[in-house]
Amino acid sequence: MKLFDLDGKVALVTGSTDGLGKAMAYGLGKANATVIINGRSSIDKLNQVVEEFKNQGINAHGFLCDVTKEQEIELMVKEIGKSFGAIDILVNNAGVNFRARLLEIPTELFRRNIEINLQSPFIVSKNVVRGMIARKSGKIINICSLMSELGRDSVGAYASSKGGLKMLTQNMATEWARHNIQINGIGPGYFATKLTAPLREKGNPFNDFIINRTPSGRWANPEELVGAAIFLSSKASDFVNGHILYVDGGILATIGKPINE
Ligand code: GCO
Repeated sequence: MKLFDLDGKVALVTGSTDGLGKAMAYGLGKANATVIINGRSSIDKLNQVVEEFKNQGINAHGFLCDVTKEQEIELMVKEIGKSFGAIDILVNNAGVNFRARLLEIPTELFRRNIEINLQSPFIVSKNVVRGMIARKSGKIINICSLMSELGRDSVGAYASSKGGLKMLTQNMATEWARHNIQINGIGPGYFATKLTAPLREKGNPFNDFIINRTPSGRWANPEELVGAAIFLSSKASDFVNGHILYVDGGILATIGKPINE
């Protein structure tokens, strides 16, 4: 159906050499978008993902850029525009989670969490949205988290950044929706990725806790985020704005159940 087709669109997904970013970039590519893969450190890894995607018939390109560095971002956005066309879809996905309780986390790590998860979506969007405003069309998706809504021991810095990102999303919609730009968020629940690998290690009671706490009764696979990403990137969501779409197997719908039930 044309409503969900991304043919002719250029999509930049930050932090997309791995995990949820890679899965979403792949999905957007399969929906016919030209996808720009972004990583910050390894050119080899970046090229590997681009090759992998190309072999699957996706029009993919790679761009190495640290999305916390404003000058690098300016350059990347310009170069993408010149080489592949203006960015129609921006997915602010790059993120980190330094887990430590609030009394133990060094201030520098708290700051890095905010810088990467919250400040960088602001800077990247600012650079991309000017073109979108001029063309009166565009989609921005900020990857939030369940932690945009809920707290948890040891993720206070991360939760602060993701709560902030939810409000940044709402404010972007407030200021930019009038230019026919849709800015929304996706709030993933517990997905089996590298970021959550320590939580799923054998013997970590957190694994059982999450399965018990999730109405769907399991962890999610990264591919299960693709539908939400395509929806919010496509014509199908042209009047959806400032919304956070939680893809969480129902966690936010419930307080959970006793472990022995
Ligand atoms: C954690 C996890 C979470 C998830 C996810 C939940 O330590 O609780 O890392 O932060 O990654 O963001 O939505």
